[in-house]
Amino acid sequence: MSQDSQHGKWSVSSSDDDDEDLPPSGTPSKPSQAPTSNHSSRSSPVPKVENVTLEVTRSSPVPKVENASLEVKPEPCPTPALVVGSEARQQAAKNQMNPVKYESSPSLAGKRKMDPADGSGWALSDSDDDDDDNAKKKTNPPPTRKVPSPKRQKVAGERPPSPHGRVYYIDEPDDFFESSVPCLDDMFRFYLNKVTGLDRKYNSGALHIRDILSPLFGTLKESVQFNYCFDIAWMVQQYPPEFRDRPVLIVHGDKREAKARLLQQAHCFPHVRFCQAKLDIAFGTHHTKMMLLWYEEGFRVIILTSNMIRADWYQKTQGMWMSPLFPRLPKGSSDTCGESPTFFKRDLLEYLASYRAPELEEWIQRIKEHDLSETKVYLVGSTPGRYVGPDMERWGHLRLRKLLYEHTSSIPDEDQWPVVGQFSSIGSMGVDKTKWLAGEFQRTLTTLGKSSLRPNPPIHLLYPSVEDVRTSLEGYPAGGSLPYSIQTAQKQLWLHSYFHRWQADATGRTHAMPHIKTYMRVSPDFTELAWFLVTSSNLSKAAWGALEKNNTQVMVRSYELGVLYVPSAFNMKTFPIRKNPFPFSSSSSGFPVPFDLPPTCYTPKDQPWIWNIAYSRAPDTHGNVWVPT
Ligand code: GM7
Repeated sequence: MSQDSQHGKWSVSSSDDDDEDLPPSGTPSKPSQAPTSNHSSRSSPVPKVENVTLEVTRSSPVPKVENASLEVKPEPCPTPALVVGSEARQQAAKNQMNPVKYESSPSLAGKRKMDPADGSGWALSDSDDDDDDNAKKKTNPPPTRKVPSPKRQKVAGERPPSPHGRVYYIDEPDDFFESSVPCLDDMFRFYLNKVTGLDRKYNSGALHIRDILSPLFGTLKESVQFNYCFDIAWMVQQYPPEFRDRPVLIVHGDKREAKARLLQQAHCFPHVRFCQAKLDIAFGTHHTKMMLLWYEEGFRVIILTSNMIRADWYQKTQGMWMSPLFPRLPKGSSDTCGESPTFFKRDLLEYLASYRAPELEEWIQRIKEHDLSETKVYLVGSTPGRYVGPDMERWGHLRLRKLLYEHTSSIPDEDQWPVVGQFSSIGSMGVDKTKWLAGEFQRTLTTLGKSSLRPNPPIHLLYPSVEDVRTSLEGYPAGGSLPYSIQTAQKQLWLHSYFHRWQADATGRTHAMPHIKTYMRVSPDFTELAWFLVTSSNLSKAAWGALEKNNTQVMVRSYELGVLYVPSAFNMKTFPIRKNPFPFSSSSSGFPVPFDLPPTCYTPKDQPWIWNIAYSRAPDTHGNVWVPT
């Protein structure tokens, strides 16, 4: 998501013409300005808004590195770190009273790098370093396709605040945050985020970022935040005051101007340090969302789907796995101690080692000193590269395939057990289903134990329809985080026949649009699961990897991270699906699938949400329409 827009730093990738792997819509562009809390708290998530760097990109499709630092203006620091919150709030209030400035940063979609309005044309993604693909693009810049920057227009009179109004966010009620250890599911440790504005019962058992960072979970010494999009000032405010100046390492994928803006955001926060993940393959992104929390009492890992921006924790559906508190091993224990039956420790260390980043070394050492043996999930990561031989199964969907092969078992009637995939962005997957989806990816998702049967079960893909977005809590602005572009969509109409609604019952929690991504195998009557995965991976080859060279190599562009639940790790045959997940009660058991089952197929009237076309026939929940300009 972006700073450029309130809802995301999306840009249309330039890659879809010469590289069908890339989701034109899916390539993130970078924040155009160091966000300040005023921006973010007012309109949104993101850092964002009008700015200096827009001027640079306007005249040059390929951002010039040397200009970057000149374009980033320092902002005054609030003095002590502890007053950041209130300073930020004052700033926010000032900003809210400045409609001119607000107007200049169009709503939702705001300044995406590729907007004609900001003239930048193509954010060659953040990954446009010096690999072959990029060299090609530099000499022959992609067409500056005019993709509109969606703008909402008021069609009704007084309406509730929205990202286009002066005050977008409504404050969370006093009882929104946990004041005592919340009632949590410590069997699966899978949680949703709290959604502002929903009936209380739908937030029971859910966690806000402030809950996660609260002293209830541990006495924080240091932390690492892996993510894609950051509003640093907002992030700092989410830490409790007593931990707010403890060292934080940000692991990100930003380059050039975007990196300069990110670093600029932290100039007031000397306790915030950065680690840039290498992204050597074109159009790769650092999507991984993970917190490493080092406490007086031990260590904890959170693997999640939310960006570090307010909008992602407001009215979207997000998911996370929170590890148990990992105790410190006795001094002098061997590095291989504290392993779990799922080899989580080995796999987490391998994932971290893949960054080859000196900044992560002390964390790698620290993790080695802890006991992760209670972990019941498997780690499924992606890290950019071209892999051959045994390395092919280390990352992406071939890693998932290996885990499903080894740790699940076939089920009677398994060809009646649907695969359900659910995501918030979609890449380009070719002219027909055989190119990737029904070929290699389906083979992974339908793997169940070592049986060599090749079942052909139903595949249900859940992605919000236009109506889902229109009637959602956020309304059309939610579509700013669902960056499926018309350019990609029109090349793969075949895909849409797999699509099912996000809002099945149009009540309750599915009013919060998904930024969560989940994949699962479910029984024909939708009461049991054969496995469940929550991940940062959207439906894209960049995230999951794609076979090349006659299937002897897999190429992965992005960093992604998720956790896989298999029944065998819980001494079960299948997971029962929890019938009434809300309100959460520890007495009702089963896996809390975060949407209604069975999924409902799109009718001929339903269209998948496409973010860069107009929806002006019907107003959203805030009385607005969506008009890309
Ligand atoms: C997403 C999609 C995208 C860029 C970034 C993200 C992110 C996503 N093209 O990290 O949120 O939907 O997850």
